[in-house]
Amino acid sequence: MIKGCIFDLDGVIVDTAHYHYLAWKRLAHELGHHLTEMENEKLKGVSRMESLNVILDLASISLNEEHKQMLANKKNIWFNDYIERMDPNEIFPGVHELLASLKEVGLRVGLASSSRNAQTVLRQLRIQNQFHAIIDGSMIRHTKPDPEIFLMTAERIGVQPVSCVVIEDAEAGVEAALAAGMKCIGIGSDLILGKAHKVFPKTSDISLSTLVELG
Ligand code: B16
Ligand code: MG
Repeated sequence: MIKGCIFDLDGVIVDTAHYHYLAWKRLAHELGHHLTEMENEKLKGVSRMESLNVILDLASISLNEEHKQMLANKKNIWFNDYIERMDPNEIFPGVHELLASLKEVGLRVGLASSSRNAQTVLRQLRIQNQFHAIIDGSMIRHTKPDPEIFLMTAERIGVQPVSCVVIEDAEAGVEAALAAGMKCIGIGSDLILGKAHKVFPKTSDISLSTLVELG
C-alpha cells in the first residue's frame, strides 16, 4: 500500500529542466559542440559536475579540475538568471491538485531533487511548505541513479521505501527509485523512461488513483 509520495523537482513540478538544457546548450556551444535534446536526457537528474563531464566527453575535450569548476560555475550563473525570474505561475498544471488530494488522504509527501538550486526554485514558486521533507543536491553524497536521495527522503517522511512512489522525469531518477525498492511513475517519453512502473506525458495526467493502483 502506498503511504508516501516523493516528487522530483526539475521536469516534474516545473520546467526548470528546460532552463538547465538552455544553459548547458550555451556552454556546449562555446565548447564547439551542438547539444541535442537526446544527449540532454543523459544530463537530467545527475549532478552539475557529472553533467559537465558528459558534455566534455561528447565534445572530446579534456580539462583540469579548476577549468571544469569555472565552466560549471558559468553554467550555474546562466541557470540562475532563469530561475531568479520564476514565479508560482510556472508550476505545472495539476501539481497543486495532486498535492491537495495526497494531503486529503493523509499521504506523506517528500521532495527529492539533485539540484543545489532546489531551495531557490521552491522559494520562487512559494511551495516549500507543501512537503513534509525536502532533500536537495547539497545534502547527498551520490546523485541519481544512486538511491541515496530517495532513501533519505523516505526516512525523513517516515515511510518504508516499499510503500513509496517516486515521480520522476529523468532516466537516472527512475533507476534511482527502482534501486531504492520504490514504485516509480515516469513523466515524459516511454522510450526513455520505460523502466518505470507507469509513464505519462505530463504531471497533470497523474491522480490519486494512479498512485493507489500502484500499491
Ligand atoms: P544544479 P532534479 C537535477 O534536478 C536536474 O535534473 C539536473 O539536470 C541537474 O544537473 C541537477 O539537478 C543538478 O542541478 O546544477 O542546480 O545543482 O531533476 O533532480 O530536480
Ligand atoms: Mg528531474
